[in-house]
Amino acid sequence: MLYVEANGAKIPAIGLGTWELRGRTCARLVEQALRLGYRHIDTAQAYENEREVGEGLRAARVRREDVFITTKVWTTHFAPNELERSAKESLSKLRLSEVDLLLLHWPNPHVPLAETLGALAHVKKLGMARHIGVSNFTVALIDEAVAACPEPLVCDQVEYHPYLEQTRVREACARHGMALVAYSPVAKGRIKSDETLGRIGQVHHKTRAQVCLRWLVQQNAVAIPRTSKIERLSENINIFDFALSDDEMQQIFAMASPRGRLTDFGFAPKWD
Ligand code: 1BO
Repeated sequence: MLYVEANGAKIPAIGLGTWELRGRTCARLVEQALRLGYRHIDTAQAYENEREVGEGLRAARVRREDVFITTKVWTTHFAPNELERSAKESLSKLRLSEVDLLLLHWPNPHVPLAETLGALAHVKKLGMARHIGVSNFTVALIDEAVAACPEPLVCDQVEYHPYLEQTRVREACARHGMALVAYSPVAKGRIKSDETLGRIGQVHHKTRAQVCLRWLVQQNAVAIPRTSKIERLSENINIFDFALSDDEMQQIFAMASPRGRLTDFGFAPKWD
């Protein structure tokens, strides 16, 4: 496993995303992923599966210190007291004493960012999270957050795949020593008949998804592919035995467009 180092955190470059995984399926996938060698699981309060992520973690019988667990606080819990209460609730559902990374799930313009970040840093100081970070933050919000936060932020988790232009966010993360964590890294399956990825994959005897994930880790990003299929778990982690050439990397970068976004909501910020 490759790790991405960011402001003191050491994040496994491939993790299992659990957005939209629920109940037994979620617990089973988490357990199986850990048995296959995954060491990073990403959940969120809003995914309503923290309990099952905790179950999968215990069933896999891996040492707690060997696994990197991320969860996220939903935007309605950004008022300082509320944030601490909400983090405690997440820990109690996961049945953990601390998470490795606690993120603000989306920006919330209705609560002053500095107050929320102060509360997030406090939760870290209390030992409930080893590291803290943000998700779905634009460049302007990353800059504002870094300036206002009393503790280092280790990542911005955003949608990122070959069809979505994210150069500015990537550069902002690099400038602040933060990792870019990519959700929907295989564009929710839209890559399945992509010619460029298919051609590059044939050269390396790899699938389109593997080429996509390799392209991400080779730019020092972390990727958290979600799958509900056990057989895909091995495919998604089997990307550390080949390398893309500079030319192949550039061919994939050339596929990006600012219109490639797949996840958007009315409450989302004005994207870069
Ligand atoms: C609402 C969930 C978006 C990805 O975490």
